[in-house]
Amino acid sequence: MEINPKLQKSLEKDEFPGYGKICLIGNSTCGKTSLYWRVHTREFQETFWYTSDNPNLVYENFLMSLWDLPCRDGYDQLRTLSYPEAHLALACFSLVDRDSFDSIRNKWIHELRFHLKDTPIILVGCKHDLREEIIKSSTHQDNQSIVTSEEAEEFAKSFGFISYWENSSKSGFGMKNFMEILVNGCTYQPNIVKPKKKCLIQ
Ligand SMILES: Nc1nc2c(ncn2[C@@H]2O[C@H](COP(=O)(O)OP(=O)(O)OP(=O)(O)O)[C@@H](O)[C@H]2O)c(=O)[nH]1
Ligand SMILES: [Mg+2]
Repeated sequence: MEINPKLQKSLEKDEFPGYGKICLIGNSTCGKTSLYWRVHTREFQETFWYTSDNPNLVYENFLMSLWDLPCRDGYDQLRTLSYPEAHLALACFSLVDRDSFDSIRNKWIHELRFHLKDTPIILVGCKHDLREEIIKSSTHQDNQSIVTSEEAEEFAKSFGFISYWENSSKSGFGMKNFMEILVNGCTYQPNIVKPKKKCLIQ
């Protein structure tokens, strides 16, 4: 993953052959802003930021704008103003918080489908390091709050997400191919199956 830091800010999208606007959503504290900072600075920020601004990222010839949307209670109207013209949405949840996973099904997917009807969505499981810690501990069998890779993958397939991706902003797990994942998501073309012509000869 090579990002040219000099090119990261204040770029005009017309200067690039490819451009993608990407919206991050998901329950509060699931890890969106930390992921955003990890991508931009390659470091984990312990500071608790509510949301961040949306500077650009460049990967090869592709310019991306990562929008970390406000997802706390009371920000619903403000958030919806940010959706227009998005090329990709990242629906985030925490791998150690089942409520945040359930909210994807109960809340976020409906909001995304309402505002971004045909936009591709990637399901994103955050805080992989914390799930690893729980799995290593002896009590993990009783832990109902962790979300397994298998169930998240299954969910992503059955709800029409284009892919499922796990990461940790803290350990860096999953970050290696992140830029490719984003570019592929922004340029995603669904396989359009042409309807078969009906044979009229009986
Ligand atoms: N261990 C660990 N902690 C994380 C990780 N990602 C985020 N956190 C912590 O989880 C807390 C919430 O993370 P944020 O990135 O602020 O969550 P958010 O989704 O932006 O939350 P809102 O802005 O309220 O919507 C912070 O204390 C982070 O330090 C991770 O990958 N591993
Ligand atoms: Mg935030």
